[in-house]
Amino acid sequence: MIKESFLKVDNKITDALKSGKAIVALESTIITHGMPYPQNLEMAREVEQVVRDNGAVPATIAIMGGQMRAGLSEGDLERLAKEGASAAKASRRDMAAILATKKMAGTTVATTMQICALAGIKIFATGGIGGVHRGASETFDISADLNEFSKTPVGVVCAGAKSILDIAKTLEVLETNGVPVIGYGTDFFPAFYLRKTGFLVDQNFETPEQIAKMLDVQWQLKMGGVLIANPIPVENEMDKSEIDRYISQALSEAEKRNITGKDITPFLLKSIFEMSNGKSLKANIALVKNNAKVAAKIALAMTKQ
Ligand code: PSU
Ligand code: MN
Repeated sequence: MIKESFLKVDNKITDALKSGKAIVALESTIITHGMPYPQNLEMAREVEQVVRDNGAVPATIAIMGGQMRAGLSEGDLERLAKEGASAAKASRRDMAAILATKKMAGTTVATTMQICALAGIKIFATGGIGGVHRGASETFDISADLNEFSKTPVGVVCAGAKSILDIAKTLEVLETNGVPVIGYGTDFFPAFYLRKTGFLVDQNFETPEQIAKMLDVQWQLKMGGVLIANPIPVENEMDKSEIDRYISQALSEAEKRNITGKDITPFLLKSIFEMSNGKSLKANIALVKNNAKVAAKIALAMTKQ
């Protein structure tokens, strides 16, 4: 049994859980390592507001002061955003050490799922998940996010995965891990800045109610996480040849500088933002908000079944 002192659930979230309100969790590596300050803080606040506007209670997840936190105050959100990449990036294996040393950390998809499960939150929204990196046959670089889905019963709404990753291998690993990949109104797995890749999702569900029903069955069966892929809005989609150019430049720069391990994803994101003069950052913020909206609708539908 976990000692209560390692987990601090905000009062608003505890009340929402007790009264059966819809709750949407939000990850925080996107705040600390995914975007620069102050856009990260602005994005974090706006995304919380999108969740509220769509009838749910937002719970931003992070690790602060030796505690896993579900639901942050305005002041904590600001501290986290200002700390940025000086905060740790907590994936599953980092959790115990970060709690023991009371470091501040942004949580990845994997650790956000873990904390959601401990707090009793079923749905969370993010930008993109980690996956199998290109060149993984040599580097073995496969995000711990993919393994987390196999065991932790949380629905993750994302815009697919960026093509900084090997999408085909990412989908194969998800299949091996028994992870359902659901499309929200799409037959194709989306590629973050682009509405579709050439790869199919397992199921295309047109409504939040259908997804809520599927999640209910998944968890009655005591199965793990579900990936819900929600394409970027049409008006925010980027040009494929433009984004492909930035990605391949960022990848070759990373190779030149020998950047590996947990630093690779933040490095690639930052390079792409810089090369696109902030255009990709704008698209990134738009898709996170869109995911928060869909997550709130699913969370709401779950309270009504
Ligand atoms: N992909 C993105 N933006 C992000 C991340 C991934 O497009 O911000 C973050 C998420 O928090 C994800 C983590 O869980 O990076 C994966 O890191 P790694 O590949 O080191 O496991
Ligand atoms: Mn990795």
